[in-house]
Amino acid sequence: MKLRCGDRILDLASTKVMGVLNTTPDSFSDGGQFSTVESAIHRAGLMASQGAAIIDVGGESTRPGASQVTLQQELDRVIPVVEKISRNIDVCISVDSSSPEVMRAAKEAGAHLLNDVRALKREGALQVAKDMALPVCLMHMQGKPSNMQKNPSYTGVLDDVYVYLAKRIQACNHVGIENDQILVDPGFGFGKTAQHNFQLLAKLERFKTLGVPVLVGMSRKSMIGEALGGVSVDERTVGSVAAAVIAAMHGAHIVRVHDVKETYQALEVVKAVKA
Ligand code: 9MG
Repeated sequence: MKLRCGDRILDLASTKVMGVLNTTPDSFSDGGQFSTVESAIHRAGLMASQGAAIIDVGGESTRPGASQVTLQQELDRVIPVVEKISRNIDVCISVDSSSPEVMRAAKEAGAHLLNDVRALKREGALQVAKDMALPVCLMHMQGKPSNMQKNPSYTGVLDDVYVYLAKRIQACNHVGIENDQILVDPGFGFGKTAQHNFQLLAKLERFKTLGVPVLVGMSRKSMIGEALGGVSVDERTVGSVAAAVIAAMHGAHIVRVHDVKETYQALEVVKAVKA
């Protein structure tokens, strides 16, 4: 499977690594280490050299209870970083944003892919994504970041998330975004208990029947901490790599991770097994 990302082609025949680059001062897992342009670029270069095919640049923290970001703050954090990566590093750039204005500016700055945790539900987002002609990842979230972990509940998590994503694909198709420019993501940790997350991971293959590539992000999240008896965020690398391997074995096309080198090596082993 190949994904057209602006002027680049991403070969998804084997699972690709998307490296997380948070430019927020309050990210839950890397605590704002990459909030200056120089440190962000250094980090992006390192992740690309370690095997990341995609760098996901985000300027809004979506962890539960994170402070809200203004449009201007998001633009100021994300756009200079996208510009500089695009000029200096040979890698596919994804932009983690729900704001149509950020999507538009990011494309101009050199972004190749849109990653929207709100699945293009913000006003104007569907139309801008269509106009940008970049692939877009539609993620499932129950509630919003400020309340999503307050008692998440589902009739059946697998069916509910599946139907939501199918409807968002339809909404994209309706404005003219074709399936070959869409990815889906069940949204691990976004309005889900650890049990919901592990049910989704166990049945991840089901999402392949939506007919578009599947992206997952479990890296360092609380589901990993819970499975390991409550270990802190910086003790979750091995568990996160295990989750990425399971996802790849169940058909994930892209895994969004913090620990690029370790995940890339593990996925090379998955590739050898599948070959
Ligand atoms: C921005 N972001 C944080 N977690 C994520 C996840 O699991 N998937 C995607 N697509 N984006 C995420």
